[in-house]
Amino acid sequence: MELVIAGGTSHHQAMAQAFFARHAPQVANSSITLNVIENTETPNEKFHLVAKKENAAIHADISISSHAGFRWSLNALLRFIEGAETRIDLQDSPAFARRGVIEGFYGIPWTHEQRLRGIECFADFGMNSFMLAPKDSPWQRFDWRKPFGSQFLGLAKELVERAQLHGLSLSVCVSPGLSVTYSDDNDVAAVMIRYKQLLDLGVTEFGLLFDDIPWELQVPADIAKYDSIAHAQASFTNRVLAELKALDNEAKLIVCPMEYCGRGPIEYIHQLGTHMSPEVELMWTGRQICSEYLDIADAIVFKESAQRPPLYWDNYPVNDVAMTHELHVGPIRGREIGLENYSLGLLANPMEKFEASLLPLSTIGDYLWNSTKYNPQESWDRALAHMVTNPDDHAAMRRLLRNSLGSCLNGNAAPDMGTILGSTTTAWRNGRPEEAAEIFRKSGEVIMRDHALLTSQKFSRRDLIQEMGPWVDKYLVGGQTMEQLAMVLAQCSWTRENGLTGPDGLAAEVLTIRERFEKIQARLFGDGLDLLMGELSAELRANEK
Ligand code: GDL
Repeated sequence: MELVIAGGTSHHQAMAQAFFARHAPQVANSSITLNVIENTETPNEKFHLVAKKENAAIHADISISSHAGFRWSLNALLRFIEGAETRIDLQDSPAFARRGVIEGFYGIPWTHEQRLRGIECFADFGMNSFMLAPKDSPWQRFDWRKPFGSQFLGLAKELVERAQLHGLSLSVCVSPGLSVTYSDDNDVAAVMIRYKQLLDLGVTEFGLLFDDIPWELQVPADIAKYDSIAHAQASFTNRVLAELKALDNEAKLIVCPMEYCGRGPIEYIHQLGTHMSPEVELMWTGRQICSEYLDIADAIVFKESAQRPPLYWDNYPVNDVAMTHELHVGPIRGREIGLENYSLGLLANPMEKFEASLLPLSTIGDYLWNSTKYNPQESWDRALAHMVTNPDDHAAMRRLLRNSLGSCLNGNAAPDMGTILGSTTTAWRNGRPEEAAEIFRKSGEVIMRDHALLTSQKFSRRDLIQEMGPWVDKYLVGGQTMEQLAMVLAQCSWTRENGLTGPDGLAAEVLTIRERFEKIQARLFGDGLDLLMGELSAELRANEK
């Protein structure tokens, strides 16, 4: 690959070099000439890309006013290089102002390497923000009064630099709520020591989180001073903001309130909104902690209470706490078209499973870039095609993942399994148990074959398979279960008078198969297979002589 860049700053050049080095396989045989035109009239993240392709030679004129705009133009340029068109003239800009990820889950935090890679991937998804708030890192909620140590700052510096190279803003949050004294200026100073450390690294946006803490004032000094916890938190935030602004007038402060979800107007949010500086961005997870949908009507209600539009903390694809047996790999759904006009943006809380999270996060990037054009299925398929490129591996992985689209916002967690189960029950209820057996046998066979490929040494994304260990194991057990059910059904006969009947003990055998299936707690295949085994056994038992 040859890359020649004319115009722009040395930072633009570094951004383009890093981008194409990262995508070397896609541009291996190309010779790319970029002409960067800085145009202050272009709105912040917007770009104008005019490019043509002549065999392997690509020439692109890119007009932008910001580094972020330049980075997004490279995403569009790569899509053009990979596509069939020979010319493009595209002016584009993102829908949502803030788009990104908040690493805010309970569990093992992402590693430094994952975060570095995450920054690059998030930029490929068109996202501009990455906030670090790992719940179970001691520095996040427990040690917040201590300044960051030199080792932490060394790593944070690398993250900030990587983020700058990809047009993202990186922030590290402070969560003082478990032990803070809101009225104490020493606690404001403790937060500020950390913010100053981050500011010195080039951080410009700061997070102050009050989620998952006691809902009453704890300390006598606070109880004496404030009439409500909302008042205390607003006062604390305003003092932090004033000090932050004194250091850097452009700095931004993002706050997660203590009560961060709900339906309709909430007194606490109203009080917080009234007392807290209007400059502060307030996070909100929607109606629930994990909201099935986020819509304009609710955003309007929030704005009336909080006196500012919500910045969504979207708890998808996170799978912590009570959700650890679920794997959330389906596309984002249920976020309304046009929500960008009623919110400050959206930050997605991912799974501890980093690689697997990238699939739903890619679809979230697409939604946030252009909510009107967003098509969940197409976006998901495009993301998976980039994630697993070998055709056989891709097909097997796709079949596995389509059994775990998971969570309330992807109503049907296992659509293909649903179709299989529909056909088998129709067959046996209509007097054709042997046909039902054959469907199960064949479907089980496909799963077993897939499982062998997915777990073989030659599989191209062994890292993904390793992360999804329990679900991959469950996949195998699912395949075996279907083969066993095929054998059960093959022993059955059906008559209009007696319904489905089989040899004695067959009903109990189905329950044993079911027990073995349920032993692995990882959830896969939705509820259907489990329900079917319950029904099959009940039907056989009812008809036993
Ligand atoms: C929460 C926590 C979050 C956690 C998520 C899902 C917020 C603001 N806080 O309540 O850390 O990962 O639920 O369990 O969402």
